[in-house]
Parts: sequence; C-alpha cells; structure tokens
Amino acid sequence: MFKKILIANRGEIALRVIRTCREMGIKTVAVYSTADKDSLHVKFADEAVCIGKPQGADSYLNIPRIIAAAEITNADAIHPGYGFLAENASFSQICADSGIKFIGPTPHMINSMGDKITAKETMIKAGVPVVPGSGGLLRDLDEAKSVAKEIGYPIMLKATAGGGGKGMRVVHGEDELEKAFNSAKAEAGAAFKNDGMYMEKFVEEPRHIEIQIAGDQFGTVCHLSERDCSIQRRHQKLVEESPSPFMTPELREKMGEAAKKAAAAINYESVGTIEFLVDKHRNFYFMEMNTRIQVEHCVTEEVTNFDLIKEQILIAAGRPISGRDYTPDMHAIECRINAEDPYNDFRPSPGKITVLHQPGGHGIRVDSHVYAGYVIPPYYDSMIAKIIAVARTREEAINTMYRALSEYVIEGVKTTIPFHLQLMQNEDFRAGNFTTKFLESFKMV
Ligand code: MV4
Repeated sequence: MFKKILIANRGEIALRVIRTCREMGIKTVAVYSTADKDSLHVKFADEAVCIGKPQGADSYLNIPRIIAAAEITNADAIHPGYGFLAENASFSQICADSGIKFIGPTPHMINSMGDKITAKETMIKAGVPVVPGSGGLLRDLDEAKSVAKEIGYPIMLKATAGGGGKGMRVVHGEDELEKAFNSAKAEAGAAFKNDGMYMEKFVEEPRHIEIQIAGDQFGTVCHLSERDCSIQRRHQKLVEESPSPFMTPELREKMGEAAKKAAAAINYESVGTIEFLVDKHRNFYFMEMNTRIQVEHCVTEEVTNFDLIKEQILIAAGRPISGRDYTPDMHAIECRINAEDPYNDFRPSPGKITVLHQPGGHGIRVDSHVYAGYVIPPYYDSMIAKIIAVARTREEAINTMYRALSEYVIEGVKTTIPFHLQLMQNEDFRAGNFTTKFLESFKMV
C-alpha cells in the first residue's frame, strides 16, 4: 500500500481525499497556491508545499511544480481529484515516468475517451448504444449537409475535442447549418486547438443519467448503479441523485451492462463514469466517459456504502475488486452550494464568510472546506460545499434536504441555498418530472 499520497488539488475534494487517507493510515501531502494558504486542506494534511501563485497555470495546473513537490516529500502516489490535471494524459504519463503512481487511469485510457469520435467508435465496436450520426469527422459543410439530410433534422454538431457544451450547436434545418457549422468549428478550434466536428441526431428533452463503474487491474468491472444529473444550468450540475426517479429495474440492468462493456472495452482500471442521454421512451445513448472521480460521487457512496476514494486507492495499489454490481435500496440527493447569487444570474460571489453554521443531524452529510472567517478566492470554481441527504425514500430525502438547507447559515457571500430551497419545494421536481431543460424555465421567486 502507498505510504504517502500527494493531493494535486484544493477545496472540498482535497479534504475528501485526505480524510480517506487518514482512515487508511496513509500520510498526505497538500499542495497549495498562495491564495489557499489558509485552506483546510493545507491544515489537515500531514505536510504542505506551496507551489505558486493563484492562477491555475502557476499552481494546480503546473506539472513540474507538482512533481517536484512529490519528489521533495517522497510521496509515492498522486491523487488528482477532479478538474485541474485529473484527465490530463501527459500528467498521468509524467507521474509514471517519475516513478509516482497516478491514482487514476493510464494516459492511453484518458486519450481514448478524451477524443469523442474515437470514444464513440470504441463504443460502437463494444456494442454500446450511441446516437446515430456522422460516424466520424465531417470533412466540410457539404458532407455536413448530406449527413443531416440522411439522419433528419434537428441535428446536433459537436466538437470531437469537446465536452461541457463548447463547440456544440443544435440545428433545426438546412438554412441554419452553414452558420452553425462555421461558428462551432471556430469555437472548438479556439477552445481546444482542434476544430474537428461530428454530427448526431438531436435527442430532444433528454435526461442525463450516468453509471458509476469501477474496474481493477485484473479486468474485473462492476457498476454501482446510476446518478441522475439532469438538474443542470449551462452545463453546470446543481443537483444529483441516486437512484434516478426515471429508472426502472430493466433499464438499470441494460444501462449497467452497457456501462460495464464500455469500461471493459478500454480495459479501464480505476473508478469512472459512463454518461448517457436517456430519451422519453427510455432509449439510452452513450455520451461521454469521465475518467476521474466526480463531484457527485458522494450520492453513490451514500446509497451503496462504498468509500469510492478508498476503492480508487485500492485499485491503484493493485487490489482486486469483488466484481459485484450494486442496486441502491436508499435514496440520496446532493445539492451543490456555490458562492453565487441565484437572484442575479448565478453571478459569482467570492469574499469572506463572516458567519457560518453548517447543517447536520440524521441523514445529512456535508462535504466542505469552508469555515467562519474563510475567504473564498475569486480564482477557482465557486463550489463551497455539498450537502448530501440520504433516506429510505426519495420523498424523505427531499424533506431531509429541505430541513438541512433551512438550517444552513452563510453570511458574507451570496449562495445557491435559496435556489435549492425553492427547488426542493417545486412540484415537478418532487414528482421526479424533469429533464436537462428543467432549469431553463425555472424561475426564482
Ligand atoms: C446531446 C444532446 C442532445 N442530443 N447530444 C451536452 C454536453 C455534452 N456532453 C453533450 N450534451 C448534449 N448532447 C444529442 N445528440 C443534448 C446535450 C445537452 C445536455 C446533456 C446532458 C445534460 C445537460 C445538457 C444540456 C444541454 C444539452
């Protein structure tokens, strides 16, 4: 087992990894930027190394400084958390070349899922359902026109290097195609230095349902059921839950098997997530694979009783997993608490937290790195806490969440708490009646 793990991240996920390492008897090294010198991950780690100025490129994205910090402190493994370098194939490679175990997938696994056309081709070969489309790069506008004619409008243009909505366009008819094709291509080129585009049939009003999987170094893969992440705004998830209110035992069986096939197709080892679009007829289509631990992993932990960070560390250390699939018999919901103003287009609200009371009690878990007096820096994402409510039924989980949200006191900055309080009382949300378009028409009162 590893003796010392460096955590190449900040905020709640750095703290989350430190907690599991403590329980496993593994020493920890925090790295931090000058903006994070008073952060809890710095205080709670066994050692801490300042790696530079606040901007990502000078600190949490600076590979040479992170490797140097691992070497100075004799760390034998690096946990990347999510974001930053978590899906950076060259970082995974440099860790390997430096004799430091990267707790996550190999560069090859990251690359094969990072390019969306390659990923889709791999899924087709593995027998995983994908959205019908161009089946490869679009050479030019003429090819785009003929593929669109074949599959029928509406269609969606996507960037092969994309993800998270960049370089993506919905097109309803041929008259819109040229403008959309050119602007999406330019956007992708600027954002990813790769302007390769492909096309899919547009799936209307889908749900975003993802399957948590784990694979070990011996080729065993299992799934830990699904999370429904349809409550998103501009590709930022705000609420996640497990099980999905839209799930049926038959659909879970089919999606679980497809997710395992997807992971097995690239000999995946680590924890990961297969994202699917699910239409109103419960047809499901592979969308992307996330080769990292995700923000919303906690809802799966609460319904399966697995510590997913521990599983990830055990897999990286070469331990076999049991290979059993899990179906939840509890219900968990997570609300992301961001320092943003929900009454003002979710504008970021960094600054000092002057008063803080975190909720607790039966069925409530709070994962957070903030404390009274903490100053939220403006340089990083605005998530300051995750509340996870767990209960026997969805209705009880929502009621527990509502109770916890109403106990939560954060003064000094604006937060998304008022948004979540209103969402938990929304009739359609409570009925499980929502798609990825839900928040487009949700109005704060
Ligand atoms: C789609 C789609 C509809 N049809 N693909 C959004 C991010 C990227 N990962 C893929 N996305 C979508 N792909 C087809 N063929 C709708 C979306 C989409 C979406 C998906 C999941 C969650 C929220 C979303 C919000 C807008 C669009």
